[in-house]
Amino acid sequence: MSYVEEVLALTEAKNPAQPEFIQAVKEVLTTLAPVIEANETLYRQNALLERMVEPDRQIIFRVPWTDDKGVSHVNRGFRVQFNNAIGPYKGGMRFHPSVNLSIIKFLGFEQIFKNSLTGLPIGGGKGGADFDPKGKSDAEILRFCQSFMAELYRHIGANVDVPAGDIGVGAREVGFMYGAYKKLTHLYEGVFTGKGLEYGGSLVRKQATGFGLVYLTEAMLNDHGDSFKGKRVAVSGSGNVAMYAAQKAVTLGAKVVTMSDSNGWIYDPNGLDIEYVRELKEIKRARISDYLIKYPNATYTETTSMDELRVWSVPCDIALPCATQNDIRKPHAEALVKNGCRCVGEGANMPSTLEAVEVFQNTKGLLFAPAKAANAGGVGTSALEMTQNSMRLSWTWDEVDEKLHAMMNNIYRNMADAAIKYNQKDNFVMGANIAGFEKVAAAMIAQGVQ
Ligand code: NDP
Ligand code: 2IT
Repeated sequence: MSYVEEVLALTEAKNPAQPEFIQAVKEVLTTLAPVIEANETLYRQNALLERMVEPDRQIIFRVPWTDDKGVSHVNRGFRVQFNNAIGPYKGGMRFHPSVNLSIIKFLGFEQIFKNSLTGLPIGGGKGGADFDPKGKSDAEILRFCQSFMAELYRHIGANVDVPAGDIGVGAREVGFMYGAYKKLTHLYEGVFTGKGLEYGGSLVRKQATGFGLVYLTEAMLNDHGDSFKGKRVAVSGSGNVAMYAAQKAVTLGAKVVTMSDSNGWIYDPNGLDIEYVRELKEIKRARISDYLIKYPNATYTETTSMDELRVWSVPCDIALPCATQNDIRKPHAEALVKNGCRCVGEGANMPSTLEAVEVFQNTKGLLFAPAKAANAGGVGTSALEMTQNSMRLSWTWDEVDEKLHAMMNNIYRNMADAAIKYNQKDNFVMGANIAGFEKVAAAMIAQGVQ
């Protein structure tokens, strides 16, 4: 058995009920095979892979809170501090009823390599709760966040572990959690990113994941003599990442023809009004079905199962999955290819199953940018927020946007070059994994076995 096979078997045996985590480990380790084979003795001696797949620590805690009617509830809170070889643990918080240890571990594991790709000094971590913020009042969200922080505050810090947003956690939730941390610790420090602009947040952070996704995808297209201009783009989701990816794609001359939420999807082959989607989803917290109030000629289709083809059933040139994991499965990938899609940029984390990625990679001429690289602009800009907090100053919009743009161009170049180095030109899955892994591996070895 190869070293990779051994560690995969070990990971499966030790984590039997964690399918998402196993999926993420499989994707990374199998594509790293050439690097691992070239350094096998050193890596084995250091138990490097065994250490990489085992988080530094996993914190699981009870989060009790009381709703507006006076009824009490209990949720489960998580923070997985995966790896701090190259910087303090860094990664978002997800509040969604589907959250469990497997999901937080897959996200934390991915985050190690993504954060390394940004070129900035941030380690990997992730957290969240199986709490559903949908339909809750601001007062309920506040009580939940305060209860969550009553435990979490002791495990984090500006130089220890710096959380941010993810699904279900935006500026409101970050604000409430930051306020609770400040009160409990008596510290004013950059312990969260994605903060409001009035208290240490960075310009462009809100837009950064979506903008960064389009910057990287555009760099990949440009490198192959193409661009977003005149393209039909299918987007899944209508949250933070989806919204600003759609906005930037339109700025670059594309037409976004479809978007979605967990209830259904909208379609207009002439292009959607993204500003109206933003008004509905970001400002009014409404459902995407309300798009038809202003645009009755668009179509809305309800979703009853993720098995349905949904936004992946329409003709498009570029697909940007920006909702959640395993959104694109084999039949969805096949439908996209059949309908003319020739470029995929992953905005969400692990939005394509391993089988779907295989379909994309076996389609000649299809460009596929994996999540770790494509959505790294969010956490990359979080690291820029940390820098501004440390310096106690704020950069302008243009300064941050230029740094983000340069970061995404660099990530593209690094993953493309890593793929070329191992004779796998345009295999960006392999390129991104190798480029992200090498720095973390070297740092772990240099710091000794621990
Ligand atoms: P939001 O909560 O702002 O938006 C999530 C969107 O995806 C919503 O439209 C939501 O629909 C939809 N969605 C979520 N879960 C499901 C589900 N189980 N089934 C169907 N639709 C679903 O989150 P973000 O935009 O921040 O995150 C989207 C993705 O991007 C996630 O994979 C996240 O991990 C990733 N990501 C986020 C970054 C960030 O900076 N925020 C950075 C890098 C990656 P509904 O409203 O109905 O729930
Ligand atoms: O998945 C991600 O990279 C995020 N949710 C953003 C993490 C961060 O710390 O900004």
